[in-house]
Amino acid sequence: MSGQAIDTDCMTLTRFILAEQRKVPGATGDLTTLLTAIQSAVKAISSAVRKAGIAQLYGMAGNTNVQGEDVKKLDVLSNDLFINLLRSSYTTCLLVSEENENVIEVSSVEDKCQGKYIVCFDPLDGSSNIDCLVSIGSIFGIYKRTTDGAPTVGDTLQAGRRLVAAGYALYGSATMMVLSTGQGVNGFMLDPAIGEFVLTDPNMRIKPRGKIYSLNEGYANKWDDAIREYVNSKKQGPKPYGGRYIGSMVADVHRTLKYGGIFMYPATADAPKGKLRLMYECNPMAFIIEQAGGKSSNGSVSILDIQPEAIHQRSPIFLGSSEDVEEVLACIAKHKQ
Ligand code: P6P
Repeated sequence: MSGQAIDTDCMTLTRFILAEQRKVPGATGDLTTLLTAIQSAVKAISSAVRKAGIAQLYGMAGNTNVQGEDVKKLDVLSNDLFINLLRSSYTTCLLVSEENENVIEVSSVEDKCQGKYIVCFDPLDGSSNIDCLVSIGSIFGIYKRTTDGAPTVGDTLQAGRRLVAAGYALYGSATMMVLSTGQGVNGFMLDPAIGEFVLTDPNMRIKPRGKIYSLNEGYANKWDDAIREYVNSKKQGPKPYGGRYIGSMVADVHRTLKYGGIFMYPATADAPKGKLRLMYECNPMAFIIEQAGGKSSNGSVSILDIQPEAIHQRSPIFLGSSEDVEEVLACIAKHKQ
């Protein structure tokens, strides 16, 4: 028989999640159902992302395809997929999406659609990079509600330290999901041959120190002195770091996780609270990096210890290898004296 051998006992994401569930006494299986719904949304988004360019190639006119059907923008399509698959998983009660101004209440208790989980997500982060085929991603964080009765926006405003699970999908040269349920970090590559995410990066750990710094140097004139001093120190050496910046958070953070180093989106004169969003960009990524042995900060405290006040609030972020993050924090502290 031709072709590559099929692993008849491969650890799929579904199998992994079920195995994790069985380690938790009294687990209801709701988190397994929820993560499976997210997995399905990611598979569909991956297919759409990879088809978008081809669709353009094969006669997309404006917003309609060759059949004259309206074609949704990828970020709208991704958002609809997340909302519909999370709603129909019957495990969530509130959703916070980068694409929606207000909290999405899944449904009333009467419909029995409501579950105990709250999901904050950016369905397609970095979507401005789609047309130049730069890697983009989906980011999500999962909380358990802590109140009874009708859920309110207050139920969503939980610090990242309370995350039950978090992860991201990277639509790059391959599609990968990286996930933590609080017991370390594991990476799963989508195998198109079987349509399953397969465990390829078990127990991912970030180096204590890397050799790469990552931030948008186009804003150098807007940085405060501490950031300017730190970045210059990385360029001068004694062992100069490499500079890498993709401009797509999932890609920049994934490279940081794999290779070590530091990813930064500091406050600038134009963005005094930074640009990246706390609930569905900073918190999930900080959870993943800290679970992998790294460090996160907003310049003062761990990202995970910030008490949210609004669902779309922004935060400065320093994320990556613990020694690299500690170095920039020491520089910030020195300039505060
Ligand atoms: P800038 C993409 O638009 C995004 O939200 C993140 O994915 C990325 O890290 C950041 O913004 C890039 O922002 O200002 O460097 O273009």
